[in-house]
Amino acid sequence: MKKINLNGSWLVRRMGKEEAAWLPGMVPGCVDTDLLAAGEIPDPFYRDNELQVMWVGEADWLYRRAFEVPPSFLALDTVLLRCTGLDTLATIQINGQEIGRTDNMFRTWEFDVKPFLRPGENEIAIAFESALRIGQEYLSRRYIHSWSTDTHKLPGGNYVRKAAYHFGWDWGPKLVTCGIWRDIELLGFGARLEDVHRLQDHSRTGQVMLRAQVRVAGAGKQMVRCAVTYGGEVVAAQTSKIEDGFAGLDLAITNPQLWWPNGLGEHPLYEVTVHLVDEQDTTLDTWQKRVGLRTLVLDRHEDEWGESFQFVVNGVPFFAKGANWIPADNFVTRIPDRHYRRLLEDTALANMNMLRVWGGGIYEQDIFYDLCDELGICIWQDFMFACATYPTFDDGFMATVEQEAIDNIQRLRHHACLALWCGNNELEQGLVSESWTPISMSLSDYGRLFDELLPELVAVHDQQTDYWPSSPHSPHGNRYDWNNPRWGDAHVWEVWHGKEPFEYYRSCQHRFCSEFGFQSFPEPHTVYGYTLPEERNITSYVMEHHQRSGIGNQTIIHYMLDWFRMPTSFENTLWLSQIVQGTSMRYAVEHWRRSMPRGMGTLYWQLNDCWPVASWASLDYFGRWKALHYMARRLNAPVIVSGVEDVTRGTVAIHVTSDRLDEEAGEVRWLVTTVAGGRVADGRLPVIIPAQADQLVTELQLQELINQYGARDLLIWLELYDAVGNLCTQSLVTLVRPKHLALLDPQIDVSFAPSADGTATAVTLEAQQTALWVWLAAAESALRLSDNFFHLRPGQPVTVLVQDADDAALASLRAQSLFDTYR
Ligand code: BMA
Repeated sequence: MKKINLNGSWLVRRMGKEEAAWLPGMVPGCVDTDLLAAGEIPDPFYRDNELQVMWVGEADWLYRRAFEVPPSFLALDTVLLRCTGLDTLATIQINGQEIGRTDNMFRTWEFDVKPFLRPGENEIAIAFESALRIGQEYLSRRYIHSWSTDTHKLPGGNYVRKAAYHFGWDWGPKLVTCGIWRDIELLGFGARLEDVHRLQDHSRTGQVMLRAQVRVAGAGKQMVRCAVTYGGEVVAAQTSKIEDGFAGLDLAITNPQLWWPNGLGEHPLYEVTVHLVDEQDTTLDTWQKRVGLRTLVLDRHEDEWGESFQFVVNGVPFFAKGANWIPADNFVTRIPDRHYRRLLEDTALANMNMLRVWGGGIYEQDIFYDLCDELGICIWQDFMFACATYPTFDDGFMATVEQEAIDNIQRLRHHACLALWCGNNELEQGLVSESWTPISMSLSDYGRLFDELLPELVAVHDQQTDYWPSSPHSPHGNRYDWNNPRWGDAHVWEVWHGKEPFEYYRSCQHRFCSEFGFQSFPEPHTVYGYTLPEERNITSYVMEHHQRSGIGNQTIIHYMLDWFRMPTSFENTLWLSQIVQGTSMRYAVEHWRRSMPRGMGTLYWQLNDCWPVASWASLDYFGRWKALHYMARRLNAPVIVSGVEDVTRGTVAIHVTSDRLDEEAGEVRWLVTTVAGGRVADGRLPVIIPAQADQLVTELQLQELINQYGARDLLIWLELYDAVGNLCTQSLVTLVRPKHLALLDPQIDVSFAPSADGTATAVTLEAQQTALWVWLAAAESALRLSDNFFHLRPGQPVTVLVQDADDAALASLRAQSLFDTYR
């Protein structure tokens, strides 16, 4: 296999502007980042610059470059142009002759270009038509409905196979970019590996059989050699002849090291290499992938509550803890690998074991899935359909979607992290909307794609991963029956969109919650990056521009004032919004974890952001941890203690919930104090923490204390200790909204020392009075902390570690707490 890489420097120019100069174009890349680099457009994420940049998506763009082809390359039997990502409506010319057109950002395109090439210098040109204009032209011919085009979304996107969020979302800007977004190269060969599919057979104990099914193009007398290595050692190898273009290899791996999700075990990866070799044993083509040995299925069986919805790894059901993933930038080609690594490492640090790659973004880059394999993050993979009807009545549309699905199933199926294929996001929910008319997408048109084509393709091309038609979806009853608590997965939006109080979550009985969420603002350093000083008020024009969920800022304040006092400053409003968000998610996640094994998963909306904005994310656009991310780490810990207060009865039920595979001994302690810190009651109970279950430990009867002290003066501190007396986890319960607690000035003392291993600074905080939701922040920079947003009891210091902080940042470090938000 010979390759000529066409990535790198290209030229780009707006079509119809022949008088304009050619600008440098980066490949992989997109037109917005090229224009930005050339100084032709301002940063679209700053203030409301998006509005000045939207024209880019209305224009057509031409990319071109020259390249050399040696005569020997043209002597090869086959010469293909391979484009692994063109965004989206492209016409490709080589040396002035059209060689092909594309209509789908998610597909890999290959064109036979041998007849068009010449030895020496050649030129390739790729013209991109405006997907926005073309989508709208289609729409004017036949209207198909897409939710929210009257608010945050541009119409027409559902006609074009392009990332839906480019057209705008309720957390993202409307920037309809285009360009060559993945690798582009020429391939020259006589024979090549067309497809390698490996299946795992775990039916025998002590052994995993890896079956490789290899398809070869242009095969003559070649052979296929396959080797599996682990820790640098070859653990299985086989060579096979090719018959009718196919070779099948069975590789037995003894003493298999199984792959487990984060928190349940290790994530060992075996390297599988397939070589296509000729009679002289010269390698003609190579396929290399890392695989994790595991079974991973969605288990649905009848049970006492209806039908289960749980993931099972290596025969063990596990509670899925995680979030929904959206693309980490509007311009995904500029996301460095290290940013993917950081976001996913932070996912694992928050004790998550699953992400849902949501259907309005992209089938993610390879690096994303490689990292999830390494970190034990299971992936619920949507196909890219979200919140719209699609032209499934059109055979051309169905044909391109079919190939899109095959390309992506073949690309992703070997990943250990892949847990589920899901047809779409929320299309079935849209069935209840008036605007879903049969003209838009009839139920049978819907079924053609999501009940027939996609599950068939998953069955044929993956074979080992389950398929689920839609999220949310109820498998029984009718399509209007989404969010049924007896079966299926649910999107619970009664809190936030429905304005129900956080306590609403505790009434939910769902089997698996694949979406629920609450918004907050990013921290001041992030907000300063997109506002001028005079815009730093959450009702300013620019702050509302960076809020896409309608009355989102009002909704944050609505809940904030239910729970907390009116904050005194802009910065306090930002920080406090994060505490509200974390509190909301605490009600949800604790409840669903307590409900196991009835409920077996929580994926909150949403992990990350694609630009700096007020949103449901727990990691902002820069990867900065919001309060929720610190709290999620505690909420998702393998073992948690939580309290359910009943203010009318004056009780607190104490629960211990564990995801561990083994039971263990521990002790629950509780302490009831006044707000000023005086101890009024305490107690302890030994517990056997059950494996993978919730246990109600005891119910505290507090009515007498309430009569004596008043509910507003009581704090209930819960702690869980392990068998050797180490504090594992803790939780605070209040009997009134925190706004009605008479907190005193906590006077937090902050001291520094180098950490024990010298790699960080240890910051110790000690409060004179009870301090709730204490957070550390530096004046000029965002900090990376081992913990933040925790409670301090008087005389009980807490030490956290700060990474990479310079002296100036440390000197400006301030500890604040709830009291400071209204001081
Ligand atoms: C769900 C998601 C997204 C949306 C989020 C917040 O509906 O699927 O479409 O961004 O809620 O509204």
